[in-house]
Amino acid sequence: MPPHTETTPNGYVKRWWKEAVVYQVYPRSFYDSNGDGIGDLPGLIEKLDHIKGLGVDVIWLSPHFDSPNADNGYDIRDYRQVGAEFGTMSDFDDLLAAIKAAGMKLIIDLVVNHTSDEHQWFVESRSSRNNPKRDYYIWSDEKPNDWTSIFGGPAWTQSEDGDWYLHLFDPKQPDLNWDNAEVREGVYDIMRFWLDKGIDGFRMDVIPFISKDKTFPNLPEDLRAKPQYVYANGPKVHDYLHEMNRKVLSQYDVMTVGEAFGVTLADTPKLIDERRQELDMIFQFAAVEVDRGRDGRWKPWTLPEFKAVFTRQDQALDRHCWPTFFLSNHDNPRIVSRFGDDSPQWREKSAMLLATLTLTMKGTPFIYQGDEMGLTNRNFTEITQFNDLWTKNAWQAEVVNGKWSAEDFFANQNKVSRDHARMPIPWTSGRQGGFTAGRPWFALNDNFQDINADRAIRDPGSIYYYYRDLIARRHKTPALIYGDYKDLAPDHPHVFTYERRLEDEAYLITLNFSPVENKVPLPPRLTAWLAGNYGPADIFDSLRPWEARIHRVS
Ligand code: TEU
Ligand code: CA
Repeated sequence: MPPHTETTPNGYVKRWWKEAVVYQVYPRSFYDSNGDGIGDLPGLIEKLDHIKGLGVDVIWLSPHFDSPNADNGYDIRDYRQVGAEFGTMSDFDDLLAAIKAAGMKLIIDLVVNHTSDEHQWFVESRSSRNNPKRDYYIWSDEKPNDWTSIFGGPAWTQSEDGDWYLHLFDPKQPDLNWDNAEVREGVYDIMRFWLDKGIDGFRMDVIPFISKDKTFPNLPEDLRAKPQYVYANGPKVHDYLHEMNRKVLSQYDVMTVGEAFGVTLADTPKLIDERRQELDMIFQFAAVEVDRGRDGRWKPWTLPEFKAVFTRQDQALDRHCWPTFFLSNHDNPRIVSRFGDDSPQWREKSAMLLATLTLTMKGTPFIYQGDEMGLTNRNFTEITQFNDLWTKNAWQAEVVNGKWSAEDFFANQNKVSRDHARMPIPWTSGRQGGFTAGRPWFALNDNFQDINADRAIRDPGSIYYYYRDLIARRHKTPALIYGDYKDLAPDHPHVFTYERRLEDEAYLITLNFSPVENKVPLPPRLTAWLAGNYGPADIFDSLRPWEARIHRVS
């Protein structure tokens, strides 16, 4: 790759992926083209105009590989095969071509901390202690320590021959042994297979977990409820990522974004400082953990603690590091229900406010499918309504075992469940929201008749067009991409107001996180109102409920 030398006035090296807006597709729930109830790649091709219409640059496709779907595709059986329910390799090639023809790029999900237990490598590995692939996974003749799976229960499972294998997630997701050079080369070959097709990079699933401390100490007491902070700190993670970069990534003009579950802000630069040549970007979890207490249980959050995350992040990252901005994905509840107000009165305004935040913050923005129409959480009342194995495990561990009442369980899951984001996309107000001509693999939210793509597209004042306009504004405004960030009222309990400045070009973004009017002292040198979810305002310091505004600062 040619060296990248063009820099911004404030010292960032310019790269296409810093200027991009990314849209995540969870293919199972996007659009079903053949009536089997499961979203698929031809369905995504059919609906590409919906994504292109937003003006996004990159699509991140959640796993589309062959998988027994213990964890909806995050357990891969064959990395070189498209999941039969999603289509064929030729559908994938058509999708990639259609995305390129639409002027966009495609990144795919690289899930290589673990495979499925049905992957050929594991089938061989578990078949006998002497199998040449035994060492592809992490085996021990006795249970080495007290590590727990992120999804609950022990992280070690005993196989038929009596030995134990490590799985930091489900028992059907055994962890690969990255200390084995053949494993690493095997992963690099998989990466080249897809890169050579012309994809534009990877989102890397729990990538900081790949290196294990083989002395296997027990979990320290203070991290028992958050073992990810142990798992993300293996001794060789940086060696392996640097090797991956040198041998594979640096040979292509692609972007990488690692899911940095368990990585502190202080440790973030070690993964993304461009001089280290590991990853381009990571997803840092501090913002989405603001409403999680002990054991990941929901707790109320406050705006000052939420805002503080971004100042801390900005201070932790210098010019050699580039952040991401995301509030949602397939593992998180719906943003409007979580950070906004999903009541009929304020759903649209607050969804637009969150769009304003996402598209004016520093860091490459990631939008999750459906956020552009303000999709909401649903109200789950029965365990049978859930799909996520994590929730099902928790039901066993907490309710069936008598630790929590069912009522507490549902109250919590209705706040934190990953299933909120995984319901099929409502395209129309018709049967099954137009998602499928058959029976959907997972029920749609009951509000699909009111909230669906068709309605959003017909209404020129919809959330969808608000996203489109802001994406266009970000693209043409270098200060909104590369500009310095400053929170102007960190302690204000309801208003988030910050400046983005690139030399003498500056913007003030003001967001009223509240269903009532708020006043905020704004700097006197404000000039034109540029954009917002209400239209121009003449009283500068009075904000209407859930109002979002962008002003130019002179
Ligand atoms: O997620 C890692 C992970 O553990 C998250 O689910 C995290 O716990 C959650 O966001 C906290 O709210 C990745 C994938 O994104 C997830 O879908 C998979 O289930 C998991 O890895 C295993 O592959
Ligand atoms: Ca289908």
